[in-house]
Amino acid sequence: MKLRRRTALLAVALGAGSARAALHEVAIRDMRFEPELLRIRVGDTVRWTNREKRTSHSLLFKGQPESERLFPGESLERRFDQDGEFDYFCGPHPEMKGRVVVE
Ligand SMILES: [Cu+2]
Repeated sequence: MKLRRRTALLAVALGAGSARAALHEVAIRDMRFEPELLRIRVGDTVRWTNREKRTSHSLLFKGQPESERLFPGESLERRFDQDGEFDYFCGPHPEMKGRVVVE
């Protein structure tokens, strides 16, 4: 009986934790966004970090100005407050593509 109650409390605690906004990491490495497809929740933040040795990159979302260049070791964060599918690519290397799906 006691054990069952403790399990229920744990479930409530986990539920509360998953409702909080999360931070998701995307690495920029070997001329790719890793992962290319990211599924997140409304209110979550994504952090892109350039893990290259010498190449700089940028982020360009459709309909928005290009970000500043990210040099190796630098990061950029963006919070997503609306649901939808957000495609982006790298300004100097348009073949580098990624997508954030906000649910
Ligand atoms: Cu690039």
